[in-house]
Amino acid sequence: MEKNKSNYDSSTIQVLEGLDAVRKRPGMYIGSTGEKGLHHLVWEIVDNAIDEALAGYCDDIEVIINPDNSITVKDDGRGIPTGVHEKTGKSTVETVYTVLHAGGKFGGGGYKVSGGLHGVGASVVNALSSWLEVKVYQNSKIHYMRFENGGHPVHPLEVIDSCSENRTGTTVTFKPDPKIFTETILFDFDLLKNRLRELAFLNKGLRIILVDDRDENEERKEVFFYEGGIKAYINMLNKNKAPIHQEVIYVEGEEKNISIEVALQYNSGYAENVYSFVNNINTPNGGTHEDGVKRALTRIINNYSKNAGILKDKDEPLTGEDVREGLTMIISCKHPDPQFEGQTKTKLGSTEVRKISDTIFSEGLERFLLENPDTAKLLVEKSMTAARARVAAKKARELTRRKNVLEISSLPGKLADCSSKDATISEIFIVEGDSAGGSAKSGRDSKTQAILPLRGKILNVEKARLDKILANAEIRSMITAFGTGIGQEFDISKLRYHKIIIMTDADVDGSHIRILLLTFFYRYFKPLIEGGYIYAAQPPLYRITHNRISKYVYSEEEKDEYLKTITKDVKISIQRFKGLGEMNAEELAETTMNIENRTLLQITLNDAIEADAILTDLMGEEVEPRREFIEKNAKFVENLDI
Ligand code: 1YM
Repeated sequence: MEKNKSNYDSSTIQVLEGLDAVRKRPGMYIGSTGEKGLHHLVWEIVDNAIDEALAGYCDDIEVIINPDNSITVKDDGRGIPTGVHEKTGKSTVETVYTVLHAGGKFGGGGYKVSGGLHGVGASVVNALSSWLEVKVYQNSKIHYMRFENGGHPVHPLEVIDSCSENRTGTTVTFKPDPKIFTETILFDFDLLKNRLRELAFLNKGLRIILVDDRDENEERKEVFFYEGGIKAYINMLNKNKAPIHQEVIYVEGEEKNISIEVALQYNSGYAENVYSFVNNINTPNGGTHEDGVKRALTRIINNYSKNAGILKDKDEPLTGEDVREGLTMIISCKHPDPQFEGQTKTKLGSTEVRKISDTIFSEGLERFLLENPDTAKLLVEKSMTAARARVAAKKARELTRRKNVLEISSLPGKLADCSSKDATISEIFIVEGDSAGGSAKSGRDSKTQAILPLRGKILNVEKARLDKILANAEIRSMITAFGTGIGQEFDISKLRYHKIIIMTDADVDGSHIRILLLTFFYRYFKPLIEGGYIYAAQPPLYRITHNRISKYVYSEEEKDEYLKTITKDVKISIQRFKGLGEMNAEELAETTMNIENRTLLQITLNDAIEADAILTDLMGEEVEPRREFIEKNAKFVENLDI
């Protein structure tokens, strides 16, 4: 007895040291202590519930944001085991919540989100919480345990009540520690909503509910349940596009415990939107599951075209790009022990998956094409047209490239380049209109600031193919000025400016041009957005002058705030700048361009899926989604230049 007790003590000390390490360096476990890290806590707990669903024991998951900003996650699975854990001598519940990585290590078999890429374990959540409570419903009993102050048990696992026999599951409530999350401890409903919806899409038949109880006057609630799973996901992604066939093509299969699910639909656009997942985790860099499916798609469409006599022997085969034009596709792989690779570990490396996904998908697609000859014909024709356009685009691209050989003299005539050749300090302002371009040219610092004026609206690249895009003079100017080339020739090391700044009027036209430019960058220069090279300038809305003092304000709110601070009896003049052209060179430089005074918005695209959906909305007729997009995706960056 005595001996056991001392063992218990030493292991308790070890455990608390482990949790302490998490509190000392939270970033190492959850990435950051900002908003993203805060939400990571929720995913850590939700992942355990998802694993229980993947194991086939849980159908319902509920996430509640409580009025005190704590989070409750409930599931109706088997409940975390309540017995004594062999290795630790404590209850399994306590072990899972106090021993680092215990969840992944001790849970046996099956597909697991939690053990995978981001899984750091529930104990990390406990370590970073002011308090955490676990309730396990099992064998008609409610077991309860509570921790405080970063994982210290204050109530041992005990039965506190009885419940009905068929009630089983786990409920966890935790409150993030404000001493750790100093930036924010407020949960973002939309952020939780988007990922929970995605999880519901990826796990057909699983019901996920999100409730926000913070506003006592109005409960917000979302229920996500998709019988069709990723098929329904495709319907959502293509909602604002024009599908060229009604039915979403869906293939699923399993081999050697590896399951593959693919859903796809072609639309009348030109962009390729392929999203892949492994154990519910997005793999933006693809990997073997994506390779196998893509390879099969190209092969099967080529075979079908040949057999149907559409593709002749003399014709070149269709390429992968040809068969993926206008394609929206989701690939979901579930793997008991996935291996990830690449710098960010977001690429599936498990080699056996390539062949398995190829076989499963090619059999399913082949059957679909044979059973649906009308749809098959549409798909093949779409690919054939894409192939013809590819040849035309290649010619057009060669034209821009040949010009590049001449270097400086091939730069667009409208470009007022900067004198510095150091890309890290060079900036290019893409300016709407010649008159604003003129002001910008006179007001700039010609050493580091280049000006490229655009005439009128640029082409909507959502609605055009690469050959047509490359024929557009404004777009050609930008490509040549950036220096990177486009498409297969893209080379970021040749980028001539590390800040590409969109400078448009603060009106509807201006924001439309900004969106068109962002769309163009998103589709053809995604690495520039990902690398943080794209910015939007922030010209002022008003100049307020009183007592011969002028103040520039950048929003209606700022104007109102400022007006409150000045005595009203003095004469105040308020000038509204409708466009950049209304400012003289000096004003434009001082308010919008000068590194010392200006504010830039850095354009970020965190989530390609969401961005694609938004961009699709944007290209519709509605103005409101466009405005929302700018507000959401342009992150406020103050004093960027230090
Ligand atoms: C609200 C969070 O954690 N649910 C949950 C967790 C577990 C189980 C069931 C479970 C798993 C297994 C067997 C197994 C976990 N168990 C463990 C460990 N919801 C939530 N639901 N029985 C129950 O994997 O074999 C870790 S998580 F380690 F104890 F098995």
